[in-house]
Amino acid sequence: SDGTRPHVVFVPTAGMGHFHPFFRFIAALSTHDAVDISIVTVLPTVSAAEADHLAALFADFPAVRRIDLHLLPIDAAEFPAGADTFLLRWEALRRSAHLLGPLLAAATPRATAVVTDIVLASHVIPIARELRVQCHVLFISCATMLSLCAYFPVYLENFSGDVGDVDIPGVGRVARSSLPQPLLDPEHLFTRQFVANGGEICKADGVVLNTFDALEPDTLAALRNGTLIPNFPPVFAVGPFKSLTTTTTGEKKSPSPPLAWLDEQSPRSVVYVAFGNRTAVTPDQLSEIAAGLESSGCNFLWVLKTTVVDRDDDADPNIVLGEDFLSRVRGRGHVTKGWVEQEEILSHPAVALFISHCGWNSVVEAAERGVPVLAWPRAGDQRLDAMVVERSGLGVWMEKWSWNGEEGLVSGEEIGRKVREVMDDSVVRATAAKVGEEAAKAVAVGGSSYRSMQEFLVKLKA
Ligand code: BUP
Repeated sequence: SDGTRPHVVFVPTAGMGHFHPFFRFIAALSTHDAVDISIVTVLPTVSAAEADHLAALFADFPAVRRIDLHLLPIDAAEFPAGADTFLLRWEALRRSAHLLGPLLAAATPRATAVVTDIVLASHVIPIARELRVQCHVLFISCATMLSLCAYFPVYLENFSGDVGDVDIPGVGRVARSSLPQPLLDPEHLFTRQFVANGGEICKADGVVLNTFDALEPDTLAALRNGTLIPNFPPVFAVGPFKSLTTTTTGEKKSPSPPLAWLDEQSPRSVVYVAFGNRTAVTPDQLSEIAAGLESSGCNFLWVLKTTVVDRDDDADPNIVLGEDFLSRVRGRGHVTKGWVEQEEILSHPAVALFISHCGWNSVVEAAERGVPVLAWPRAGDQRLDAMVVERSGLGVWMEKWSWNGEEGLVSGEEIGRKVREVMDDSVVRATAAKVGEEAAKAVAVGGSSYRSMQEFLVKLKA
């Protein structure tokens, strides 16, 4: 060590699924008063939720510095119509990444480490190297997805023809149908980014993950012992990240309507249904979900989402689901839209089951609390996350349930039956509770995640 105090510059990208782990890790790191922290803030932000959360973070952690990066415009005409908003944002960021060099070089105090989102890894790692600054990747998904990301370039090199099932050494087989589907097309923008980042991640100084050893034991072992890629960088599994609501200093708000409603329900009686930030559900599938929740006979709290970007969401549940449905389930079903405090919901004693799209943050939030998950993944890394749900005993993965109209809707009857079955399954309840206990052990003093965090801090000072 040259004796300087580490100054860590974080480079998050876009999407709440990316922001959340960054903010939580930043909050955790900022409790160590021997570290200076800056955040590269990309302007303009994509969603209202992102803008709000950024503002709250800077308000809650006044010592955290802000480094603004103004995104260069990209020409939308260059991309297929209807391309994913977030994917385009990542591409725009990648094309503006060279602006980071001068920003990092000018940082005061001198930057000693960068922690980048995986989406920018192939650009940021070389920049950091040139500036002789450590570069770590905060990988926002599970270790299983990290193993795919690191291995996929190797897989492609040794393979010609169509992408098939991928056998990841030490991890296991990922079925073709479980891969992020753009990977089936080598020319897809997502694939090009994924392969570039996966190839470069091996040159990072470390990879930080919001997972814990007991949740993905085999995969973490394969990453760490060289089975997967020889000389892979150190992997710091430091999760579950602590929720921000427990570290912020803001005054206590009165409970939001969903929480107030949960307060009225009996313990372990409610199915919480939420498909994350980016999963808009088609009207037909919405009706089947409604029918399923109704026929399950269970209480439910359902976060309705009909658009991809929150600013566009002005749907009225009365119109979307029909007043008849809402009056039939009045009392036992609560339908809400917009942002909910998911972690507080998952912590509520009334919640017994989480029907989830399996965004990784959601999975870890459920794991931490031992809440069983009925996994209904859709896109991206979500099927790999669902594999973790199933392997770890956190819940049940409905592998046949797709979101893809071509493969047909999942019927209300089937949804209702499955919900009832999992709600009554005492084995799932017990194994999920065990995962929750392991999560608590991991972050307690001396636990695996606690020790990984210590190792990361030592590395920052090296
Ligand atoms: Br929506 C919503 N409240 O209303 P994931 C999300 N969240 O607290 P993503 C809320 O956002 P992808 C809401 O607790 C989690 O921390 C939730 O991240 C929180 O999925 C985060 O679960 C959502 O990783 O999709 O971002 O929706 O899988 O595409 O990253």
